[in-house]
Amino acid sequence: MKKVLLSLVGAALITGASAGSVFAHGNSFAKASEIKKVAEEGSVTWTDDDYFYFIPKSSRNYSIRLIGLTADAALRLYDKNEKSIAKSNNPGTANEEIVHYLEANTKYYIKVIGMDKNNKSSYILDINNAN
Ligand SMILES: [Ca+2]
Repeated sequence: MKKVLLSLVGAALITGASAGSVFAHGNSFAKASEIKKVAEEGSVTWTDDDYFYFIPKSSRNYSIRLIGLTADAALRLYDKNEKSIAKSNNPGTANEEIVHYLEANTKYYIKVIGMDKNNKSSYILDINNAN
């Protein structure tokens, strides 16, 4: 959930419990979903962001992408201390991409942010080794 729930932990817990969708990912840093697959599917809205975390096995540049968007969304990368370190926000349904050097065995958070006030955006989040 956006903005409001960042400061309302209790409300975030209730919302997370009632989401009920196969593609419902965590709504806060504390409830971030671990990325285990090459690509994760999900959806976000203006009031429902998705949080993930990723622990690289090797230190290198990674390409973190949002593809298949059905409405405007944005992508943000955070370090283990929840500090924002990179972002991508292209207009409309254009893909988003962050290329960033990530350290092995270190936790990084990724937030998918719904940017369309009226429409849900489905997405595919994938992480690949960048060349
Ligand atoms: Ca966008």
